[in-house]
Amino acid sequence: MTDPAPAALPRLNDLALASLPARVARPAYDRSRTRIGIVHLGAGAFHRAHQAVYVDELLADDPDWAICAVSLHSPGVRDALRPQDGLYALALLGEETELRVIGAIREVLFAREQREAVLARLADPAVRLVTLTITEKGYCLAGDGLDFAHPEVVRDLAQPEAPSGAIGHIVAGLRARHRQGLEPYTVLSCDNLADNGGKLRRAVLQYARRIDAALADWIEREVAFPRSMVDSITPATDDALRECVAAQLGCRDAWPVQREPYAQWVIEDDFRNGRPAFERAGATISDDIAGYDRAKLRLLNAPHSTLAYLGALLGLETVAEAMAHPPLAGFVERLMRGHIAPHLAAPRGFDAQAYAGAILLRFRNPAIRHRLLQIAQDGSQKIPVRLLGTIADALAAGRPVEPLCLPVAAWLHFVRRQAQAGIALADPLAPALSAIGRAATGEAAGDVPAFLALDAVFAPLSSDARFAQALRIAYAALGDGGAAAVERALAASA
Ligand code: CS2
Repeated sequence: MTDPAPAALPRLNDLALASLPARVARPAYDRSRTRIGIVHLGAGAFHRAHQAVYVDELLADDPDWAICAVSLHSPGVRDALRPQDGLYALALLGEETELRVIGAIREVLFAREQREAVLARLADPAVRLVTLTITEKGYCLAGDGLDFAHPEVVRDLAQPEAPSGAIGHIVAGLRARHRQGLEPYTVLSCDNLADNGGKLRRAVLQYARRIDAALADWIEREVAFPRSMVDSITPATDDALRECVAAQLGCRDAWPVQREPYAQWVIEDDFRNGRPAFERAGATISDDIAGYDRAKLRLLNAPHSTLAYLGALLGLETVAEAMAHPPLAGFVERLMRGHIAPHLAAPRGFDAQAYAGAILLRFRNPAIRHRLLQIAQDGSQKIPVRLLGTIADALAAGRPVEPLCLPVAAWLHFVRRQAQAGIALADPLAPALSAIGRAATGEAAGDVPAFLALDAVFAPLSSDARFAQALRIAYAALGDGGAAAVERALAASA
């Protein structure tokens, strides 16, 4: 990653805090008096722009919950933040850009090179919470449980004391605690998956049972896996952000993060060994996470993926640009208001139309350059949780599914076009997807069944004849997947 800020500027770190311009918010507590109580797996931008900010709000009152942030797969965040004492800037992209320096991360580790340090933190009794943002693919799931054929799972089960994946780390830490007679930590998933805590719990238990049945029994009895729903639009860091932060801070931050001003975190109150008072930092504690999850995945993420695939086929670059394309914005709004919101099993008192309206406004935020290709990544993991549930419900109720199939068909065309242009897909199923994409002819009759045979994505819907038919119609409507054909399909759907 390039760093465009002039090297002559001093680096952001504890020493530099006192001389930041007054308008830049900074930790309202003495960082040296905080203690690490949370280990976070997956130290990417979303964690640093979301959960770490909630924790930052709490540390003044409760200094026991500072964060040790662990990257599992790359050293970038550690290398950027270690010289900065874990500090970084958060830019809130509203009418004006507001900058805030976040101090909640006291330690940054790269697991592959610092395994002992990570395992020591996980075994530290002061650590009472392990949180995760490892994205959908980090859970190594197949169907309703752990994918025992996944290379990461195979590798970690062969040497559980030297894990590489998130599940392997969680279990290695719990195993050390179990052996030492210590209290376990609570494991809180902050990923965009329906029933994230339930899925994680099943995966952890299945993995632990292969290693040690007594350990699995203990985890089953003693460890809590609360569900949570997280929301805040967080575009990837770019050079423009680094330059803006350097200019406003007067010092250099190698890896600032940015997000919209809006953030939501809904958490199930199921913690065994104490918890931070997240509600004091604005989180919602609720016993209906499933309702919030469904609402967010179906009314925010599904439209996001719709904009991403149809927008990419139209040659557009960002979400705001896609929302400025009237036929595409109109289609997305009709999809949300007509085909998703009215049928949503939402939390009590939830106004799905008002929620949809607020999301459309967030998508239009002109201060955010959220690249469609960022959202288009990992389609094989996202399409099922975002769109196929709504489609399954509509099929069960006998409602039409053609409009809901258009974004799914757009994903297939996107895969085909990338594969045929020789562009690598960012997706854990890239080898299988690209092979189908390369062989595809553009004819719905041959292409759609080839994609539908991907059980990891489409089962059990693939055996539904009405779904297969609607997907073929939508795929054919998008023609060759070029901009002109997509324009025609959007016009025809109006
Ligand atoms: C987006 C999400 O990249 C994507 O797939 O749909 O990251 C989205 O921005 C967040 O879920 C918003 O909370």
